[in-house]
Amino acid sequence: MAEIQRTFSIIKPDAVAKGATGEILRRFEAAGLRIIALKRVQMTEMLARGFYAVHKSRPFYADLVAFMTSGPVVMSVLEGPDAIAKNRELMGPTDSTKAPTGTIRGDFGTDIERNAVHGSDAPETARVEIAYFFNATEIQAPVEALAGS
Ligand code: FUP
Repeated sequence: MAEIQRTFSIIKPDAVAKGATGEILRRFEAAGLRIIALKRVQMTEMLARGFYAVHKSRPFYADLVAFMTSGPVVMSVLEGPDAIAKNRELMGPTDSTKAPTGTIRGDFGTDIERNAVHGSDAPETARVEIAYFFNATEIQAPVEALAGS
């Protein structure tokens, strides 16, 4: 049985500017991922620097932060069976020029930086990334949790 997981997704400024938000969200749902939280955000430089802090000594860091703050993004929390791997499969490889047609990056990305989407790569990063951008009240909780049972 596949484990029910949560993962964190960002539809990046390039894909939002192209008007691909609806199609990308549709692909998540068609693949069995439920959108349990969703918001459109203009990231500040501070938020983007913090989010990509793991890459801060890499040569592409400054460009990546500039790109991620260049326009609004659409962030979501996706839930479903093997959500982390399922989302990564839908996204395709990091470099859009190597991503097959039919993957989100293959269809909407341009290169390794302008690659349309972000998706968590492991359960621990998913947990940290969700908590970085969403508070508990923004995430749809199961009814049982609200009832305290
Ligand atoms: P991914 O998990 O597929 O998003 O890829 P990484 O964690 O390796 O990279 C995070 C982001 O850094 C990518 F989405 C785009 C950016 N990046 C570059 O801009 N240039 C590079 O050479 C590598 C990554």
